[in-house]
Parts: sequence; C-alpha cells; structure tokens
Amino acid sequence: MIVNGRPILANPPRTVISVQYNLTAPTFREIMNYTSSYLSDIELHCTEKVCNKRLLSYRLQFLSGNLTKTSYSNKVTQLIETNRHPKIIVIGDVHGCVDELRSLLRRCNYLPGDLIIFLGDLVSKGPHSKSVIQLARNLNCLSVRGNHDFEVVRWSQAIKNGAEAPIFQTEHYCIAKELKEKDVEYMESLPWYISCPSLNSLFVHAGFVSGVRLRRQNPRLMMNMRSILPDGTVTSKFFENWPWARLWDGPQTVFFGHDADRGLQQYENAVGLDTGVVYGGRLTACVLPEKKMVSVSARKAYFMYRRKRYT
Ligand SMILES: [Mn+2]
Repeated sequence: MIVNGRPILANPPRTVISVQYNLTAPTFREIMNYTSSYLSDIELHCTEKVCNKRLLSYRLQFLSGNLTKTSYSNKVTQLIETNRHPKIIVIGDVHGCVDELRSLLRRCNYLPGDLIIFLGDLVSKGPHSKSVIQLARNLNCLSVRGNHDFEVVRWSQAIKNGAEAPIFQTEHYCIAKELKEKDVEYMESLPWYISCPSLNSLFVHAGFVSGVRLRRQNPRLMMNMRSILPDGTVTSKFFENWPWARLWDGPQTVFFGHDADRGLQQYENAVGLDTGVVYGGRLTACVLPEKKMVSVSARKAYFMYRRKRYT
C-alpha cells in the first residue's frame, strides 16, 4: 500500500500501533519489571541500538496499552519426568502447518502415552494456527513459548481488556480473535522453558546464554535470540558465524527452534530443530531418548522467506 508516495508496511512498527491506546499507564517501575519479557524483535532492536527518549516513550506507551497484572505467566519453567512416557517427540516450529504436523506424527509412529514437546511458535505465518493449538491440547502436548505464541497471547489479553482493533489488523491479532477461551488458556500456560533432568535436557524456543543460571535467563532472549557476537552481545539477528548454540557448553542438551535460517543444527549439547516448514522446508522431530531425527517436507511454501543476513 502506498500513502503520500510512501510505502506502508503490512506490519507497521509497533510504535505506530501504540498511539491508538489510551489506557492508564502503569508506573514506570511496573513497566520495567515486565519489559524484559515483553519485548519482541523490533523492540529488542530499539533497546540495544537506540537510546532515544522519544522511541522509548512510544514503546512504553505501547506496552502500557497491553499490560495488566494478569498478563504475565509466572510459570517460568516446567519439570517433566520421562519414565511415564515410552518416547518423547520433540518438534520444531510448526507455524500453523497442521497437515505436515499430522504426517510427522504418523512417521514418528506416535502412540498414546508418548509425550510431544513443541519448541514454540505453534502459530502464525502458516495456514492453520488454531488447529495446531487444538491438536496440541487434545494430545496433551507440552510446548515452550515462542515469540509468535507470545504475540498472540499478548493480543488475546489486550482484547479481553477491552483494547480496540488496531488499524492494521496484524496476523497475531486475527489469530487471537479466533481462539476459544481454552485455546487461550493453553497458550497462556506455556512456560519459557522446560527441563527434563532424567534426560539431562532442556527445551526452549530460541536459546540460552551460556554461563547464566537458568532462573536468571532473560525471557525475552529465551524467545528471540539467535546469535551471540564475539563481544558478548546477544541478539535476535542472524549473524551467520555466531550461532549462540556454538557457545553452549552444557551440561544439559538444549533442544531449540526459532532459527530456520540455520536449519537443522546439531552440536554436542544443542540441537536446533526449526527446519522452516512454513517456508516450504521441512518439519523436523527428534525422538527421545534415542535422539532419532524424523522429518517430513512441507506441502508448499506458505510464507515468503526473507531475512537479512549479517556477517
Ligand atoms: Mn520464533
């Protein structure tokens, strides 16, 4: 769309949306308490690169529009035991590709009693976000919280709190509007990470920073990070030579998604399973405890692939 000779983005910067909200702002302290978990990619960029008061205040304005006391899940983590499950099927980013998900489960020989753990981003970009959530609920699957799941949760809470529809109806908003109460509850219940001591394994959407205790890991980074630069900067950007997983030295094995650019990643202590099904790639599972890789190809590309590479 072109307005006044300028192209208007389909997904406008958050700051544009923010102006529509006129809810009472929480105190600055309250906002800051929540900020680390409420920033997504664009905002992350702002905090790291822009020390501009105006931008900051816009961003906070946006946050205040959606924030309520109830909007933050306290469930940081979830512990699981394996002896109850013959096998655990860990699945990378599904992004609404429910047909591929069903094929994958068949190919993994999923049987009742097996435990499915999703690595987040169940929704968005692909065709059947709602069906994926319903399947996940029906099969009692676990999942960690992905950045897109989080955006949907944020919108459903905003809607519940009386927020008006945005001028540009973003995909996350549309998904949130469609969901039933039970779907929303499921999405809200997703933890930042899951740990399974008996398999010496951790499950997270984006990643962890090596050397930081699990309880001290930043939720925003757990949902968004892709690279750790030589100077220690943790970023959601794709710097080809600096995947965070290369620095992870265990002792647990981390299973993660979120990084379709790099595709399947197999380090000694970290396994990346986002193989870009929604871009026409594959949907991949790792079946534990054997660590057997199983994947199916996408029926088609549902979403155009475009991401800047940095070096
Ligand atoms: Mn993601």
